[in-house]
Amino acid sequence: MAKLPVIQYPHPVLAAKAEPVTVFDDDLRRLAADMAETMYDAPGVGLAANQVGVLKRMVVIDVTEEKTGLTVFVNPEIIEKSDTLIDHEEGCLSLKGLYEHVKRPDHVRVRAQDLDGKTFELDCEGLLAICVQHETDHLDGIVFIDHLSMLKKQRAATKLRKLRREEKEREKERAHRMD
Ligand code: GNR
Ligand code: NI
Repeated sequence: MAKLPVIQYPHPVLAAKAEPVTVFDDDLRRLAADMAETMYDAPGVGLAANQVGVLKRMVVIDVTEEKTGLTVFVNPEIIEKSDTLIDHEEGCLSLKGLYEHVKRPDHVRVRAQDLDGKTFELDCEGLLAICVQHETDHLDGIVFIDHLSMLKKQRAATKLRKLRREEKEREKERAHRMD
């Protein structure tokens, strides 16, 4: 297993559409294991392959407190969405430090394949419903700030650049103290 670097917005791989998985082999299993390790280490509740630079339709999710609910979704598709929306504050490992409110359906039904290629369906609610939508969006090149109004998205992008600038300053300070 290996922890992978998480690609940061606005890298073009985060805006690209991932390709369907057709081969269910050990390489795919290794990628899923590495993605799970990367997600748990972050820590995060989900991770899409785009975020580690791989344009394959696969995501890993674990929304449990105890980190015992790892689920791998290969070629996930949302086949039903509730009309009722929920407003939830979202974050993303590719937009580190940024949190914004997003409205999404509060219940979804997802169809996906497991690592053996077997199809399954799952009814999702709560954080799992939000996360499944956030991750399937990544596979279509969509990040959560794309759901905001143009004005709010621009403000969020500005906020993100400021966060990055501050982080860089802190790093410079650290390096300075070292010598
Ligand atoms: O760790 C994550 N937390 C989170 C919180 C609210 C809504 C969505 C998420 S997903 C995010 C991990 C991530 O970036 N997945 O793509
Ligand atoms: Ni994300």
